[in-house]
Amino acid sequence: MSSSSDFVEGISCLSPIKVVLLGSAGSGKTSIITRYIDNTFNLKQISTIGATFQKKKFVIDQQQVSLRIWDTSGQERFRSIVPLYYRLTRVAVLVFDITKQNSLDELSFWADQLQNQLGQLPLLVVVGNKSDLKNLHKDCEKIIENGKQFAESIGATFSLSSALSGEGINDFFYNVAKTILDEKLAESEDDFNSEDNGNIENMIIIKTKEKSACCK
Ligand SMILES: Nc1nc2c(ncn2[C@@H]2O[C@H](COP(=O)(O)OP(=O)(O)OP(=O)(O)O)[C@@H](O)[C@H]2O)c(=O)[nH]1
Ligand SMILES: [Mg+2]
Repeated sequence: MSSSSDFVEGISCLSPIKVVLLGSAGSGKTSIITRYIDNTFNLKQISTIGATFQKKKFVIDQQQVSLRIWDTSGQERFRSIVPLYYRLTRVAVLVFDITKQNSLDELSFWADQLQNQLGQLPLLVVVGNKSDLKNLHKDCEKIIENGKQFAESIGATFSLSSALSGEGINDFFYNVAKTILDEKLAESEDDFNSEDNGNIENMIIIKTKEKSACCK
């Protein structure tokens, strides 16, 4: 993967991809984002109030990608406001703590809420965080297995991460962006091949719109 903080002249770019992290308080959502954006980790990370977002830009396959990564609070008292941030979500990341089965059980709540709010589910990814603790807690293997089964049951992919060590974090966001990029390219090809849009002018208009939306 090549990466840079600024977009490069002359390389085409996609409209920003909205990624929302959801899951129980303490599962590590903020820590995952902080590790990815700043490459830092705080053992005393304070609990998120409401929701915040950060941007990350990089280049994959000659395409400039911009992620808008939303961090939400897992606290019960914020549950009614979190859905306000679901609109236009392309990727929902459901995070659980591999040392706590109840943090996995609670993910059904967010999966159901997403379905109710959005009608159609976005790309779903289940992430088992705190993989650095895998060998310290006896139940982790079982909880990870349950996490994989849950992911399969809702049509999500499954990843492990450690915000503490950084394991899995860059690969995870890269894979998310790559999946969306491949989907977009496939959509463009469908548009290109369809009867209504089967000429080169229409293809150029689609590309131009995407570029103007993300390079502001
Ligand atoms: N060992 C270990 N601890 C972690 C990891 N990720 C997060 N933590 C710790 O777990 C605690 C909670 O992390 P947060 O990132 O605040 O969790 P959160 O999901 O954002 O929590 P809310 O904002 O309350 O919803 C903090 O003390 C972190 O330092 C990890 O990968 N490994
Ligand atoms: Mg947080």
